[in-house]
Amino acid sequence: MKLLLINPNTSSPMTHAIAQGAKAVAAPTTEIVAVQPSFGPLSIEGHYDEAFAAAGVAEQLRLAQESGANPAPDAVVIACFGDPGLEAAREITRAPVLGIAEAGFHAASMLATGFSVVTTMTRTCIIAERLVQRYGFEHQCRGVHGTDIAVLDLEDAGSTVIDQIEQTAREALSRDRSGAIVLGCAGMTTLCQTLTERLGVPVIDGVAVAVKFAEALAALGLGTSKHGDYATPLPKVYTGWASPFGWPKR
Ligand code: 2AL
Repeated sequence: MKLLLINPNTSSPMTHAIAQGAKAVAAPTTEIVAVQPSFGPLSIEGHYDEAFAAAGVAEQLRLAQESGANPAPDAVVIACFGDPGLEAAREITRAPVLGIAEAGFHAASMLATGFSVVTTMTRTCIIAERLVQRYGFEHQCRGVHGTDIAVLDLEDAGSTVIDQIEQTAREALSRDRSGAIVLGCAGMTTLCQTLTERLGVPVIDGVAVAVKFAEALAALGLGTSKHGDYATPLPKVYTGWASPFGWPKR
């Protein structure tokens, strides 16, 4: 199967790191195609960044579906913890589309009665908290914690970011009475194994679980429903810089 892995930010090193994480867990028969938008923020750390990132996700999914030479993806993973453009993406494909926050919450709630999220900038906590509410995990998510680590600083392998994340996770496990940690950024995928060893509880990398859930759904022949509100968008002209994004007549 072909799995389209969209990094919604425009950092090539991060796209590479996320792709490596996905390939490490994917089945041998899964082809991981990792892409990033042609425009938009280098990292996503707030609502403004997210607005552009969502359009970038739509851009990349449409390109992947419309490029005549390639087969369309069998599954799609959106690898940013705000799940930008997730529902828009579901409207424009029949393949299953998974966001790493949604996948991470589901995995954590199957492994512990309560989990904590450890994320990057404190200002992004509200984004994760609203996703917790929207996806219905208020009873399982016991806290969302910022570390004030900038997303792009996660790329610096020699830094002390892992110690900071470990410390925040330890405090969260104790204060929240949680049994599992969900990593609140796709850029943390490279840290998951070490944090699991250090913390001794399930540490969930949304990228890894989203890839495995996506493989499972696609293998079962399950895709996004076109009945109801994930139906294909209405044919429409888009204007100005967004004109390439208009939906063609069916
Ligand atoms: C993210 C993420 O996963 N990628 C990015 O650029 N920003 N989310 C976050 N909370 O830091």
